[in-house]
Amino acid sequence: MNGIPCMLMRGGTSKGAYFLASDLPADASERDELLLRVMGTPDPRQIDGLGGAHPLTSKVAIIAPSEEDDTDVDYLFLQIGVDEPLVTDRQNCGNILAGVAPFAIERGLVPATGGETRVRIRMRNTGSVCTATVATPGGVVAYDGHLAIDGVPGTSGVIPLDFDDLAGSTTGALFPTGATIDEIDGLAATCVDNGMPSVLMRAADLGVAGDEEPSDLEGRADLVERIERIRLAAGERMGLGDVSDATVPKMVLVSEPTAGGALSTRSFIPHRVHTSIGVLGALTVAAGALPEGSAVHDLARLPAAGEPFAIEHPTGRFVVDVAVSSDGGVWRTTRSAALRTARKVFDGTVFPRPRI
Ligand code: NQM
Repeated sequence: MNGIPCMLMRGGTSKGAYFLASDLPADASERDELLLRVMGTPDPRQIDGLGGAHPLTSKVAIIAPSEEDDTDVDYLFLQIGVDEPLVTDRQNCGNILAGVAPFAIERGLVPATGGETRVRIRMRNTGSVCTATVATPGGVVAYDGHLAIDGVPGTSGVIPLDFDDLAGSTTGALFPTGATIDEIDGLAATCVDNGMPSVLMRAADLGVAGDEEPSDLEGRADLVERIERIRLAAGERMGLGDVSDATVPKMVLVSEPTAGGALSTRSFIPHRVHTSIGVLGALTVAAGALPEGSAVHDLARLPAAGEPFAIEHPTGRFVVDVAVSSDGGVWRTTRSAALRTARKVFDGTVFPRPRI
């Protein structure tokens, strides 16, 4: 079996295999079958591949020169199952997005310009656009730097991510059910999509405090079952259709902040619980909490306009910059931005395991 050029990168608090589209089969089903073997899926340990035995480390980014004039590169994100043979493009990933600009520069798709290089990225999963800025002193990507992000040890170089309009990325509207609050399965919920279709619920309404460890929440069969029931119903109401095989919407339990942030979260993504929170997930939670009347608005200690919005999660806080406005009852996002870091872990050749 011939190997395939591949770069393993940490993007934000996640890790994934990055490929040039030209190094993979053009046919999507052939490509997906190959990627399952690259990652070692299906297997709870992904022992025979690159996957890290958790959804946050079983991710793939495929990068190509952009087909559009106003962007530099196209980024397709694929979530790869761990113990199920699943490859899905029905969600995007803002953490893996953090590695896209460095990868594009390293592979020569985008020339480094002076000390800093701006890369316009079209996210093919949703059509949304992000501008990422990478330090490139002497024309070389600088991964080292001084920014610490919670969920990653140490510090790295900052990569600001500044998004064009994200509202309704997958569903067509910031509040895709047409309301900022709904009742689903007897529970108050806010269905919101500012980059990541999500359902925000009050943790207390589900009988939990909201500060539990991810493994504790995953271990509660009654809770997991109820959340999945709500998710399937919410998926239909959000216009996503049958989401039983999709990794969206994400299900976010919200509680009052305990560490000086705006609110506290535990995110089912959708079956494992995130050890921190996704980038687009965080931008979506903030947009969903801001309007008065949302299911979680009253739990939040909202910052003044223009002040950072800190979202607490299981391993710390994630500060996002989000603003929303309403015009005649129609909500839109006027700003979505966040800071991330990324690191090249290895660059080489991956050898997919043979077909079983
Ligand atoms: O919301 C995991 C992650 C994500 C998503 C998930 C993400 C985002 O890698 O932008 O990054 O929700 O499946 O953190």
